[in-house]
Amino acid sequence: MEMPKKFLWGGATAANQYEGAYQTDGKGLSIADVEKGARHGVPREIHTQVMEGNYYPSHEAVDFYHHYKEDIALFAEMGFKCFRMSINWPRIFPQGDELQPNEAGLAFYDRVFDELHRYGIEPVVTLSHYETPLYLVQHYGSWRNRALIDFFARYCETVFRRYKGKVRYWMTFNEINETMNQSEPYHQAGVLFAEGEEHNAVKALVSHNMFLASAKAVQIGHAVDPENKIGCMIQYPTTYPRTCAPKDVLAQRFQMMPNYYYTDVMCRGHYTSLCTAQLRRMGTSVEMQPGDAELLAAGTVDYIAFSYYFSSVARATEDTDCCVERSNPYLQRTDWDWPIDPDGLRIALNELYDRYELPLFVVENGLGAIDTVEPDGSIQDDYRIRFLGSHIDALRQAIELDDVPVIGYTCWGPIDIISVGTGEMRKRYGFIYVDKKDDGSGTLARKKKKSFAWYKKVIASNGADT
Ligand code: BGP
Repeated sequence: MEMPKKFLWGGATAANQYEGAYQTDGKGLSIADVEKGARHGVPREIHTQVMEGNYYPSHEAVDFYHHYKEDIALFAEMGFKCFRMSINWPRIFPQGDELQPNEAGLAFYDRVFDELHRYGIEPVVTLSHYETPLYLVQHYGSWRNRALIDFFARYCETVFRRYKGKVRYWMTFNEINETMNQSEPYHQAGVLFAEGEEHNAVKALVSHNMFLASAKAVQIGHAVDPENKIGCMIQYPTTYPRTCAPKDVLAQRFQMMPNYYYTDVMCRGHYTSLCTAQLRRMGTSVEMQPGDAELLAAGTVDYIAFSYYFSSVARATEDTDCCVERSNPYLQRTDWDWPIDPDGLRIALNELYDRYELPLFVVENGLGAIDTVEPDGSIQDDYRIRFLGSHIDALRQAIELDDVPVIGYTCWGPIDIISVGTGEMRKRYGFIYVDKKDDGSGTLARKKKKSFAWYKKVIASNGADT
């Protein structure tokens, strides 16, 4: 298979890490706006409200809200064909449970989408990327409560109608599978466990409610505009068995189950045998209500979007059938100790396509690194060029040699934004440097790194010249 002529090259961001303007034009608070971030090893703190005198990374982020024209012009200069961003849910419904949307919030995204289209850049929109309205968490218990299904559906219907003809590619929940993989799914589901709560039961419950919400969104999106393509989005952790010992191979399968749990339901429209086995492993179950099965079956996604950063290794130990580790003697690591594994991306693409036969979209991939501004003002990020170049080569091999259909590739953070894992600015992914430090100081000035011209060349050659 040849590289598609209309392959969607671009970059990916999320409102909570990029926009800032956290209270501008009527925006309500999201879960990100009360999170302090875990800079430099200080543990993350989450508050129930904004506390005077504290620094919250999302409040200003790098202020896309007021820099969108400048940033989009730079993306256009690199030749972007698409741009992935999220709509900040509480910009549209500040509390989340209102009947009427906030017009000023809607108007902001009109301006952004119009600006993108001026350059022929296709917007790719995540409906929920760690931006659940805080009010819904505090007053409804977040996704534990089925009421959120209809609130989310109303929000989705509002933006599908408003941006009809401007946005065609959507995805529902960012990295939804992290709901099960994280010890506490705050970002994904707005959940901090209460004392005495059965963690696995809550994870299964909130996932079920998010599945129903996603299915509703797909149905509504297709009804509003049959041209809409609506995907799910997971983090894909390619995992190798540590050895060829059969128990290690089984451990690898067990390790992957919580991930396929999500794609199985959203792509196949029901809880498969893998899902029921996973629930059994977790010692819990899902309570189906009348109509749930029909909704899941009717709301399957059009494509699978995924993030890929690194691979892992699974092994069986004496006391557990499955234990995962990042250390792999064949791979080098990033400054944040993430194994660098381009072949793992090719494997991810093959595994997902083999399993679901749905088009794939690589919507996140990249290298978080500490960049140095040289005395002459330049940023020589050859390490980033090497990282991305090798991953793009692997992507091309999956398309050209393995016949996997891929819609596009958007690397994470084409401009430096806040890191979600650490709340830091110093963990940078961009082709564009932003003058901002971890204490919040800086002019927010944008500057091209060496990789800027490189990515431009990659796009111009449709991925051939890495
Ligand atoms: C993914 C998230 C992104 C992004 C990325 C990089 O899990 O979808 O929002 O931040 O990871 O992670 P980090 O920012 O921790 O380096």
